[in-house]
Amino acid sequence: MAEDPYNRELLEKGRVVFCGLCEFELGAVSIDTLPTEGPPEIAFAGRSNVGKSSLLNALTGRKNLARASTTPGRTREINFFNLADRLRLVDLPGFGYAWAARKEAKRWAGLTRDYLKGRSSLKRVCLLVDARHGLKEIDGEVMTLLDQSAVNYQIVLTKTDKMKPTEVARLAEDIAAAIKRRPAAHPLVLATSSETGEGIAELRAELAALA
Ligand SMILES: Nc1nc2c(ncn2[C@@H]2O[C@H](COP(=O)(O)OP(=O)(O)O)[C@@H](O)[C@H]2O)c(=O)[nH]1
Ligand SMILES: [Mg+2]
Repeated sequence: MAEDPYNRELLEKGRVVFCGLCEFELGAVSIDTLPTEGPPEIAFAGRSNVGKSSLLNALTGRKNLARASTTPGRTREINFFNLADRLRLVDLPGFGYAWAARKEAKRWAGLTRDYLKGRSSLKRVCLLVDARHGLKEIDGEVMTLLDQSAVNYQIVLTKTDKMKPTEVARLAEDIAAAIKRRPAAHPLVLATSSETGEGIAELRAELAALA
């Protein structure tokens, strides 16, 4: 994996930022309940069941940071977590359950577009992709939305422990090639496993650099 760009100093900063104080701030259900802009924000998006709650827990070293992870109905809100005012982690609603019916797609895009629009403190969206499944059409639609909103985003592969390292490396390369021409995509695809901890320190370092 291309994980060399993270030197010891940045890895240490990542550990300090993510493993210190972390507080749930609020769950926003509409544009007018979003918190006032403050620390740099990192948002996490992905299809339902992609491993988003597990990744947030792994990043922050908590057992149950992400609230109500097992209650699909509650995950429609945008949850904000504050890392000692150095970063805010933003848990976006998962997408996928009823996306095909378009109704959910509209609602997700509506709330999320509201959030993305003119949110100057939003520094990056981590778009989580299950390593076993690769990029899906839905991911493409979300990337297009992010490209149009000029919001920087990075693909983070999840559940890499379920695959061989060579397969993960090939997938990361394929995805990097596929998103090359997307204007707001970060070129580096990160591989993670919340199960084994692979790539977690690197992701912390990558994001702590934005703090
Ligand atoms: N093997 C493996 N399973 C994982 C990993 N991350 C999440 N899972 C499993 O995938 C399922 C969905 O995870 P969850 O974090 O709730 O996904 P979410 O819906 O995106 O929040 C659960 O059964 C997790 O145990 C991982 O890194 N490796
Ligand atoms: Mg969840």
